[in-house]
Amino acid sequence: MNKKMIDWPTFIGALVLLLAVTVPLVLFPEAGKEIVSQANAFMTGNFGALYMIMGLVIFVFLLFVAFSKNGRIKLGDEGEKPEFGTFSWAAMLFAAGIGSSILYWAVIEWAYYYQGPPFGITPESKEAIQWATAYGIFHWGPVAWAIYILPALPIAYFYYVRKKPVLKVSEAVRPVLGKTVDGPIGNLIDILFMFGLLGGAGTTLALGAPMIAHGINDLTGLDVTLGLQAGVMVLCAVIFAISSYSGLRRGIKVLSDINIWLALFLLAFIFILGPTRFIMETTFNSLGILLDNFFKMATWMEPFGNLAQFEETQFPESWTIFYWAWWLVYAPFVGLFVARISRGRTIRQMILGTMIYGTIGCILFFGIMGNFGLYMQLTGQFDVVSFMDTNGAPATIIEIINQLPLAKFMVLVFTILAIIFLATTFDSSSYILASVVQKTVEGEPLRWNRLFWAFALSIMPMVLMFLGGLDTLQTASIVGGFPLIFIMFLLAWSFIKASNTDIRASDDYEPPTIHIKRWKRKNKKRSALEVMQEKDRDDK
Ligand code: NM2
Repeated sequence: MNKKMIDWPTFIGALVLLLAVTVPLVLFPEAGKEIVSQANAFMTGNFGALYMIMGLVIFVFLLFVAFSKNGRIKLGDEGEKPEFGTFSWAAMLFAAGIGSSILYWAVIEWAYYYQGPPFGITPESKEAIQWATAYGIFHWGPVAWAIYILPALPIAYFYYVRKKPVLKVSEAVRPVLGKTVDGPIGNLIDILFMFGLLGGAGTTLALGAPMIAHGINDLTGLDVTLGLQAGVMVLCAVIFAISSYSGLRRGIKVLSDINIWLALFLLAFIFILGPTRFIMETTFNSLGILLDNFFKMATWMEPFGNLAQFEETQFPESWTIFYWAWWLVYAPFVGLFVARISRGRTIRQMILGTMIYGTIGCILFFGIMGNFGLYMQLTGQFDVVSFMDTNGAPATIIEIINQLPLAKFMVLVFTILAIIFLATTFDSSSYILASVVQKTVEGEPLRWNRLFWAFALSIMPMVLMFLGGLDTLQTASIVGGFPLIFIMFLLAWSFIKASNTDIRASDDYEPPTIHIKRWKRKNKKRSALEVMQEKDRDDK
């Protein structure tokens, strides 16, 4: 009976697609790399604008929904209180959507912008510093969180308003595609989503594993070998296998609680014992730059960059477009998760809460950790840039943490935090992947199914890491995530269609005033006396 619960076309389809991409890469790594990098250049080069437009359109659309009648819809019954308090809700949301990559990029992203700034600015100049502090926040800010929250709209709506639990992305587009979702198109939508998520998580692992390995190297002196990195992956897999075995509530909740407190401790420590005033002023200052230039940043495509007389930086392709694509592949997954924890909130609270709390969380990480590194650089206490040139980013990140008081202890905290962050992302990803390939889920997805996807999530990047093709997998995921742009559009449409239909049908619906007037006038029965009086008036 277990077997009957599985949606085999989706299960096998996702597996086949994954094998179809990874096996040739394993067999022909060089040729495979070449093809994928060409595909990547083609996509980001030709369709980059599409990603940028998507980000901005989703942002504006969600603000519009939040303040419209649809935004006032409650996810649940009247009088129902939110299932989780706001702090827990925000913490779970953050833990699900954000993984170890924030520790990586918050510490080091500024150094890339400092050396390769946008808008034709001179590298390492005063202006470059200003942009370096603001751009990270932009890439982890409101547009990014808007991409995350869009799929949660239809999913949460079906869960708590129409009371039809949605486990699949394909189910969430039923109002638009109708019965078509029961056929291969529905399977294809789910497969594309799963493929995107596997690729997105591969990127997370590709960044996280070497950073954790360098942390372990710093603490124990073990060499950072491929073996150590593979060990890190196995360790994370074991943690999330255990937590996945013990069930969603206990596993994910315990880990995300530890996660949030440890993260707050780390941030508070750096803020108080680090350059407090510099951090405060620089973060505040970068908020101003961000607000002032929001649309400029959200639309900057470097259109003249490829003309011979100008130097092309590839900044939009390497950063903004890459980021939007990366947030995109995670979005349906986060949507499925956020929808589940948002019972009792209104759509508006869910949208604004995610955008505001998500952004604030990221600002804390980037503002505190990033500006600490920048301070080291600018005061000459630690030359981050030249250290990074020779030792690479992961080692530099650990070295920056090493500049703190109680250095070894802080590296330990940082490394543990990175491991938990990685494990929670993997834990919830495998949970969602397993749900998507099941027809029905009673309580929780089947254990073997969850473990299978937990395994698939780590085994593929591991094989590729040994072959040195992990970059290729990341790129493949970005390329593979391309169809999700259209799925996002379907998701938005579905939500609007379903909620508008229900709003219209609901009891308190009042036709627009103009209708009422016409209706009244047309149907008004006048007495003979009234008709005569009117005629009199007209004659006069
Ligand atoms: N995002 C937020 O690795 C991670 O932190 C997971 C990454 C999409 C950039 C999410």
